[in-house]
Amino acid sequence: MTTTARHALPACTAQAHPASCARFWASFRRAGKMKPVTSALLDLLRGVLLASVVVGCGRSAILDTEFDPSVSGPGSGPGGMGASGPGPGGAGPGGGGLGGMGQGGEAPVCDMPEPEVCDGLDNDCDGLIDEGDPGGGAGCPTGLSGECGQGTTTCQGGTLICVPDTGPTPEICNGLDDDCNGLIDDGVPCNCVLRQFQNHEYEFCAIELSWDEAAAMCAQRGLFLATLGSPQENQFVFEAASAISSDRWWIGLRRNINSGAWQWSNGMPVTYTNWAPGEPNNSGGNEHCGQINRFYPASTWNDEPCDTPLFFVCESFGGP
Ligand code: 2F8
Ligand code: CA
Repeated sequence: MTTTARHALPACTAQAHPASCARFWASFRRAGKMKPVTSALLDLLRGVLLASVVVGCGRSAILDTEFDPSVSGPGSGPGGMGASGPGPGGAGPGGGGLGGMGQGGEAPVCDMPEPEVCDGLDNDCDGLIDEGDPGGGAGCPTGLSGECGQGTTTCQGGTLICVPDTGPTPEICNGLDDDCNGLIDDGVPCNCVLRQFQNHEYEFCAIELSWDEAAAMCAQRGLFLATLGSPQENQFVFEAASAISSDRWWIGLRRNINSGAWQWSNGMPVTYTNWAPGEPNNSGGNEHCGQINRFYPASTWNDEPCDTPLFFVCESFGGP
């Protein structure tokens, strides 16, 4: 096919016909920017006209990879095709060989450099096509569900496409549509119960995790481990949790190892506490995380080793 094309415009060599080459490039650019263009037409333009004729104008050695060496004849090869070059590069049978880097002596000519854009062309005439991902890197909607919904523009094959930032991953119980099938936490063990209190959402997750793992799972759901800031909130959380299980539940309290002060994981000041009598006692010197229901049916708090696997309560901040 390349032979035919090269015959079609054999005279388009940069050195011999700079003006015609310039006109060709200008018209090609205009054609390339007209949208929509079918992919078949683009393939045709790139695979046939570009690889044959455009390269003949000395614009791109990369496109040369689309040539069929079997029809290029003597002199064809890397940097050596050069029908118009008088040197050993020699003429291929089509007579419209590269005017580029061939030994025939023709240097690449680029008479109308423009900023590189994503169009499958070497706009800036540096011998590279769509280099630097032109137009890429911007946030975009992929049109896919769940975690695959957000993407980033990427220049591929001369077209900007929206590549998902997060590919489908196996569904886990995290309040997200990991596998992008439009369903959240479907088909996996997931035992978080949603409740509301004073404009906040709470998730009571009967899943045994360490305090850190629990905090991470709350964070995945856009939540924090619960902050109990008043007797009313404490009572709500205690009752809602105990209605599910009288086992222990992590809340958002953690001791600052350096200062020894207790802190809520969402950064709110600790203004209310409901420690059980004698607590927090840092039993064994390793109890740095706060939980409820150690002394069920009392609604009081206790400190426990943070790596103890316990149920946990998440809470929303900033409104549901
Ligand atoms: O599991 C640790 C836990 O053990 C006891 O509670 C059952 C301690 N209580 C007392 O010593 C009174 C807790 O402080 C300790 O966290
Ligand atoms: Ca304790």
